[in-house]
Amino acid sequence: MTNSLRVAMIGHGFMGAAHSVGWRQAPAAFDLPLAPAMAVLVGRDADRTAAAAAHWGWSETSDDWRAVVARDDIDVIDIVTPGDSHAEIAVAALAAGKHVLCEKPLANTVAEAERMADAAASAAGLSMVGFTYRRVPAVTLMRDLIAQGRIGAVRQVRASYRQDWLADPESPMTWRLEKDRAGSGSLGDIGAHAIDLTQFVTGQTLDSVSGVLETIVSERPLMGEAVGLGGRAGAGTGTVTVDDLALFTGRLSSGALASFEATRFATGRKNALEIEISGDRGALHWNLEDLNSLHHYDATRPAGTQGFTRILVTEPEHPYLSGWWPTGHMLGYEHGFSHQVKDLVEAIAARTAPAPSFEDGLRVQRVLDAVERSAADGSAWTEV
Ligand code: SOE
Repeated sequence: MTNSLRVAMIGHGFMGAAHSVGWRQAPAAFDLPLAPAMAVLVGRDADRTAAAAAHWGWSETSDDWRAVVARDDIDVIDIVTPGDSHAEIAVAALAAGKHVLCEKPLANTVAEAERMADAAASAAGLSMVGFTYRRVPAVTLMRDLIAQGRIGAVRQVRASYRQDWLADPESPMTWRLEKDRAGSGSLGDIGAHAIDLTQFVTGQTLDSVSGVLETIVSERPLMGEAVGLGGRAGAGTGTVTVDDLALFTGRLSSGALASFEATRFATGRKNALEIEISGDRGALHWNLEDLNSLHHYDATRPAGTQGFTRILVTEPEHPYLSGWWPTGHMLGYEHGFSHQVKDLVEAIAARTAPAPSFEDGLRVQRVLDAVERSAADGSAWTEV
């Protein structure tokens, strides 16, 4: 490796852990043109930040992201904080000439996302938004097969992201349930993945939507003093100010219709991001809960021999597999974060624009906003 790429990560919750694994694992799995150095971890609570830095292998800690962004010995700012701080940190980091990786969704509002995309467009540093599921090999393969015409013209898309971590009404308040912190609930947190995935694998954009948003449990217990990851301290209950469930329909730029579900109340579904693309010559289906498998239906096969084929996406010729194990030795959730680091580091070394860009993130933000406007207007069809 030629020279180091010094990284400072701002935040250290669940995504901080996942990004840390990516920064540690990618250089071991792939021959990167630059050597990421996990230089500084930034967090508000000194003790918890120090513990996270020691656990994940960050060299220094700080409680002042502005001071870290201003340092000359930092090249990349990795933002894994709640959405209400993405814009301020990203715009400052880009102005300071840093490369920026920002977690999804890009921001809490379209206005914030526009500011970030504008800053990125004129910045010296490169930028990427963290829709990591694009980087699951089976998803990249799905995109490639559709682009090759293997299922013909896309006629319909079904995308859903179903979790159940809020199905228990006693699950406590967290920042993800507060609009001023998170921007929206299921819609922006996990619906954003379904939107980005649909646009990525089809190569189309969602141009109009009709949706409904529902808050199923409106009051939740505060966590007392035992404030866990993102929990809220205090006695009594807090008010949920975001959606628990989002159902919406979208029309793609080809005119095809797509249906979406984003819910944290799908009892028994733990992390089921699913997408099925129906074409006039076949279909493709993928589920995050079985992430190494891609199911392909080839409608051009002779009658009587048709059926969904399970492609085990672990062959050396499959996307990203060059860095891992022999065929059949499965990848997991965390590998997408290593693939994200690989692609970002290679883009920085080659001075090419990483994808998904902040413009791609803004595109998703516009869809989220249109769903919210539609839901507020009796589910009227709404332009993105
Ligand atoms: C919580 O819903 C969450 O951690 C999301 O924030 C992530 O984006 C998703 O990948 C897993 O679930």
